[in-house]
Amino acid sequence: MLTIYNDRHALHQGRFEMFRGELVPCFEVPARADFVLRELQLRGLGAIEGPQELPAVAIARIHSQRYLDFLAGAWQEWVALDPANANRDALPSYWPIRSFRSDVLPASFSARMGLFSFDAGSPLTAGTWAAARAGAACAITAARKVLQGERAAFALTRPPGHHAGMDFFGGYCFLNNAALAAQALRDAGLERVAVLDVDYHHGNGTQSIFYQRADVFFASVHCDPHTEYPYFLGYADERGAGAGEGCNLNLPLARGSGFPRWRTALAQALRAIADFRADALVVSLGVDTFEGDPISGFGLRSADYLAIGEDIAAAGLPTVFVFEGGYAVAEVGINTVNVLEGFGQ
Ligand code: SP5
Ligand code: ZN
Repeated sequence: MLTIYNDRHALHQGRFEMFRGELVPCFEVPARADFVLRELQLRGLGAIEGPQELPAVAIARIHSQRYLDFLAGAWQEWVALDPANANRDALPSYWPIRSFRSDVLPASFSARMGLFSFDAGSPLTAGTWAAARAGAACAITAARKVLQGERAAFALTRPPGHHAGMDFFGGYCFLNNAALAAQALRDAGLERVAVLDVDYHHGNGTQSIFYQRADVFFASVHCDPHTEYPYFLGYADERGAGAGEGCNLNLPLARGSGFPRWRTALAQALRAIADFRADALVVSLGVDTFEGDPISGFGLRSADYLAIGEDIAAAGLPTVFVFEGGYAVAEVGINTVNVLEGFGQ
């Protein structure tokens, strides 16, 4: 399978994330993508290329201009607050929740950082914007390759994307790579696109981007948000709104679920995608469903990922895979490439 690799991913390298009142070392580290790249090379799974140049407007198809302006200048603003900040990651501390205004754009950088985020676990660093922008280019390039006739392509990039919304970051995500790929497929003339999200966590950003739209179906298998991040979205009764009513399918599973239960949910998601009559598929490929994942609670084993690839291939759709979560660094490569190998050439 053709891989579009973000060779600038390591420019995003967070030091710490907030967890239970402490700053703990980041789980979302450059080694994650390095292991996937090495495994692709070891197995000789196909060509590995860089992304095409993108016009700036491509990212603005999904993200708001004021959010993109914020991201583009955030690091300079952070360092301007205090020169010592050059050696610290930027994390938000203030959020405009219910009863606050979201139409104002405060002059304060700290206030804007909260306006455009939803957790304190996603450090913004000197290279975050460059890495995320190159990653978006990878996702859109992978979509274009599929439009040009590739059966499938894999965007290997980090930071991940599926928690990022139209105008917010969080969950280690800044630009929604899967949504950008889906939009690129639509913009090239495909009428209906499905996004299948198999990351352990609900893809709240992707869901919210497409929630009111009838042209992009979103289906997700994930841990029940009653007990798992992102907590405030991903419940089974979220079925889409307005024109998008019926175009959103959440299949939350209890923490501790193993592959038999997970695979049954995948089959249900794939049936819904077939009923939607999608012209192409984007897969948010997180492998934090693995039994050894340090921040997750499902029980999938490495061999299960081959079966996942086979099940997805049976949908018979042109497919863009986009790398998302997965934090058991040594196994992330094996598990991710198992999905791609199971899918086949
Ligand atoms: C893309 C993706 O998978 N994002 C996940 C973001 C999860 N953020 C919350 C992580 C909470 C970390 N919990 C640490 C538990 C250590 N035992
Ligand atoms: Zn995840």
